[in-house]
Amino acid sequence: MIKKTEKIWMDGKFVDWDKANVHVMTHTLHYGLGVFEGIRCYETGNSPAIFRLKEHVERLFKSAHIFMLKIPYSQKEIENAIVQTVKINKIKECYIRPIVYIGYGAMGLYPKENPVNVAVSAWPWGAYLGEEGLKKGIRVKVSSFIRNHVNSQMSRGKVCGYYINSQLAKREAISCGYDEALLLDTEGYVSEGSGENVFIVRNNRLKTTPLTSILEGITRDSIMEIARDNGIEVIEERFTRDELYIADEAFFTGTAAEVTPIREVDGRTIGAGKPGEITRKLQSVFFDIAKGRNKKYKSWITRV
Ligand code: PPE
Repeated sequence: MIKKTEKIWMDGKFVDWDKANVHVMTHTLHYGLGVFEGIRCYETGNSPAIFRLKEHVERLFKSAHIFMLKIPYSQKEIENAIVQTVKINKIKECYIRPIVYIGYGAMGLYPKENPVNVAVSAWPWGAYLGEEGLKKGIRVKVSSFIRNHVNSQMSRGKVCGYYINSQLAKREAISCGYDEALLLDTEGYVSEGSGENVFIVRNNRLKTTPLTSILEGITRDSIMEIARDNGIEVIEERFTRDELYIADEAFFTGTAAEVTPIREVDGRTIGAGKPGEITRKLQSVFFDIAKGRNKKYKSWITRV
C-alpha cells in the first residue's frame, strides 16, 4: 500500500490526501491520454534534495507537447509546485509524481473543451525492485510482449496509456517467477524494461540501447555522464538478447529502480551472478550524487 502523506497539489491548491479525488468521468481514466513524471527526492543530511528536477519538468512539458496537451502552467510554476509539495509534507525522502490529465467534460476521443488538470503528489517509496534486488541483483525475463512500434508509442513521451503494455510484460515476468520484464523492439533488439532503461558491460565497455525505441531516461543520461567522467567508455548501440546473455554485467536504470543490477536473464546467469565491479561503482557514485555527497554534480540536485 502507498504510504499516505498530508497534501497533494491539485491545479494550484493544496488538498488533503484523502480529498484529492477526481470524477469517475475524468477523460484520462477512460482513454489513457495523460502524461506524467517520476522524480525522486533524497535526504542529504541537512535538507531533502530533488534529483534533476528541471530535466524532469522539461520532459513533462515535452510529453505534453507531443500529445498536444496544453499545460496551463509554466515550467517554473510546476517546478515550484513540486518543491512546495515536498516541503509542505515535511518528507525527507520521497518519490514525486506530477501528472497532467484531461479532466471532466465531454466523452469521446476529441475532448476539445475539457480542462487539462495537473496534480503533484509525493510519498515515501522504497527500493522499486526490493532492497535485496538493489544489493544482489534481480532476475529478468525477456517478455513475449514487444515494445509498441515507435510510430505508436512515441518514445520521447511518458504517457499513461503506454503502461498497459508494460503491465502485460511485468505480469508475465512475475507469473513466470522473475522480478522484472525486458521488452524487445519491433525488430527484435533489446529496448527497455517495463519501467527502466537497460545497460550491459562487456570487456569493460558500457553499452546501452540508443534512443530509438526507449524513453529518454534521466537516470540513463546521468549514468552515461558519470561513467564517462570515471573513464569508462560508453556506447549507444542496438544489441540483441543473446549479447545480454553473454554480458559481463547488466543493470537497469530508472527513477524508481535507481541502479538495479541484473543477475540473471531467462535462466542464464549474467557474469558471476552478482553485481559486477562497474555496476557497483556506478551505483555508488549515483547515490553519492543524489544524496548530496558529491559536490561536482551539485547542479543536479535542487535543495528543498
Ligand atoms: N523506461 C521506461 C518505460 C520508464 O517507465 C522509465 C521510468 C524509464 C525508462 C527510466 O526513466 P528515468 O526515470 O527518467 O530514468 N519509469 C518510471 C515509472 C515507474 C512506475 O512504476 O511508476 C520511474 O522510474 O519513475
